[in-house]
Amino acid sequence: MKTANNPNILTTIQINAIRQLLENTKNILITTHHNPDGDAIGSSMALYHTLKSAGIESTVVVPNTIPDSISWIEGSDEILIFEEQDSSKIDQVFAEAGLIFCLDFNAPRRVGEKMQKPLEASSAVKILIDHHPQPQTSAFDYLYSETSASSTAELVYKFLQLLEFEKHINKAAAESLYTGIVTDTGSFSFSCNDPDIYLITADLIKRGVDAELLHRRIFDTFSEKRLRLMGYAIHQKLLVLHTFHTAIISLTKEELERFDHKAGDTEGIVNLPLSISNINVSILLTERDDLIRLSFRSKGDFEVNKLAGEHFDGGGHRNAAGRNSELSMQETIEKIKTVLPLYLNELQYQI
Ligand SMILES: [Mn+2]
Repeated sequence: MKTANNPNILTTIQINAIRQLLENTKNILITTHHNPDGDAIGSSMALYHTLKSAGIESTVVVPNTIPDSISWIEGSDEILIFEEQDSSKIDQVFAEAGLIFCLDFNAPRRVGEKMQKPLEASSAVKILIDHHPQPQTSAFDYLYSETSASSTAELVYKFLQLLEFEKHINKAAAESLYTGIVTDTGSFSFSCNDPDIYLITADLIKRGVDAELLHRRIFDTFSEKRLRLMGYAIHQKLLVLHTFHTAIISLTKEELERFDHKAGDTEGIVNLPLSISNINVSILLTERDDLIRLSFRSKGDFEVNKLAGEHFDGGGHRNAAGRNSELSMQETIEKIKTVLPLYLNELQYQI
């Protein structure tokens, strides 16, 4: 089904086949990665709302909790949250599906251990729309994968154009697409050099998006404790390694509990050290129940997914990656310090 020359772009023949599938398939599922973020939920709900306004029903299933900052998206209260459902019901949903859209992830394991099984076991036709590098091509029947895209939301918009479904992009779908783009580009501050992103955003505003209001809804939602945790992380826990143009912040479980930490609260902390001049890489370590979670960020050309992949069995994007470490907090910090010299040349580029 994939073309030999350009396996990750949909051909006209494939688009026509997908149009047929949309018309003739009962039980269409839309799903996304574990710990879904603004792009994961935004692109899923955009596809859901657009299909719905074209008269095509679908169900959105996500592996686990939706962050509060995006729970205002219309229809998000109808999303099936896998980990909150009875597993037999979810198994049935996957078993009965005829078509599954896989959005914002590149391999079945990204949906998390529990949901991976029913997803892989399903005999449904699987369509991938994603911007992460190196998709596991064998797991999907159709792939629309563009690593250069800002967000999966951008690709969903382009996919809807290919299907000639733009006329069905209503306000709820436009708000969902805007959410994906604005979160995955850090409010148009990275992965944002392509004019298409602004043309698409302009079109979404024409379709009724109130960009100022949505930006406040998405980003100005901190609790007081969350802001204080950020202050504490910077004031007390920031380690700056000037030689390696790298900053490290580590937060133990006890510290997170002191600030009533909730899922998603540390999001954004990892980006803060990048605002220091000459700091090109930022790494956040947070202690979970039985492991250390690592978040990597970089600015410019430094490929943080390479650093994560070569030493921590991880992946992600050029400027953002995440992994787990089985070592202790201190051992993980020591390991980072040991591997940074290997990248000294790449780390010290001038902006
Ligand atoms: Mn994304």
